[in-house]
Amino acid sequence: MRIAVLTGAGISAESGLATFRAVDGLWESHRIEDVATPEGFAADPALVHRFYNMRRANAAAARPNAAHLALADLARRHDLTLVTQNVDDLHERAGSPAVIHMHGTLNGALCAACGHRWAAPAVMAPGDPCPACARPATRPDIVWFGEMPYGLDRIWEALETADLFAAIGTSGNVYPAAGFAQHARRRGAECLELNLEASANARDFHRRIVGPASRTVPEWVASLG
Ligand code: BV8
Repeated sequence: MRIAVLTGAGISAESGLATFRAVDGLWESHRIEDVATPEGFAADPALVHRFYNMRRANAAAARPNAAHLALADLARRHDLTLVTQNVDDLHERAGSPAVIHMHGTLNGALCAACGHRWAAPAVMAPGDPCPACARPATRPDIVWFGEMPYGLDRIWEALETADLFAAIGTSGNVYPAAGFAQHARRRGAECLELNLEASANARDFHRRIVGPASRTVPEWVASLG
C-alpha cells in the first residue's frame, strides 16, 4: 500500500515544542507571519535570528515521541512518503529514513547571496559570513511566508499515487500544505486526519481520529498491519 503522510506542529507538541496556534501565532508580541517572512528578516535580522536560535535550542533539547517512532516503524513496512511542515529534526532522530522538510529545517543554513547550504551553528547572527563566498548574507534555511516550499514535485507525485493520505497534527491553515488532502482525494486516495480537533480543512478528509498523536499514531500504524 502506498501511503503519504503530512505532519505539522501537533506531532511535536508532546515532545514539548510549542505549536503555532498554541502561541496564537504570536512571538515576542510579533505575529508569526511577520517574523517568518523575508520582509521581517530584512527589517530586523537580529529579531528573526533570535526567534530561530530559540527554536533551534528547544528542538535540540526535545526528544521524539511515540508518534515519531511509529512513523519510523511504518516506513519499514510500507511504501511511505513522509512530508513535514515542521522544521525540527524529531522525525530523523526517531529513525525515519527519508523526510521531506517542505518548510526547511532549523539545522540548515543558507547563503542568500550564493545559495550555499551548510549545517547551521547553534546560534546564528546577522552578518555571519558565508563559509563559501564569505559575504554576510547568511539566513536560516527555512521557507518563510511568501517563499516557495521545498520538494513540491516529489510531494505532488506522492499525493497522486497514494492509496492512503494522512495529515497528523496540522491545523490546515497554511498553503499549499493545506491543499494536499484535496489533491490526494481527487485522485482516489483515502484521506484521514489525526488531530485533537477538526482542522480548518476537515471537510477534505473521509475520516478523523481524535486524540493526542502519541496515542493515536501508534494505534493507527498498528492497524495498518
Ligand atoms: C507559498 C517555517 C507560493 C517557518 C512555515 C498572502 C501573501 C503571501 C502568501 C500567502 C498569502 N495568502 C496565502 C498565502 C500563502 C501562504 C499561507 O498559506 N499563508 C497563510 C497564513 C494563509 N503560504 C506561503 O506563503 C507558502 N508559500 O505559498 O508560495 C506557492 C503557491 C502555491 C504553490 C507553491 C508555492 C509558504 C508557507 C511556509 C511558511 N513557513 N514554517 C517556521 O516554522 O518558523 S509555516 C509554519 O506554520 C509551519 O511550518 C506550519 O506550516 C504552519 C503551522 O501549521 P501547523 O503545523 O498546522 O501548526 P499549528 O500550530 O497551526 O496547528 C497545530 C495542530 O496540531 C492543531 O490543529 C492542533 O489541534 C494539533 N495538535 C496540537 N497538539 C496535538 C495536536 N494533534 C495531535 N496531538 C497533539 N498532541
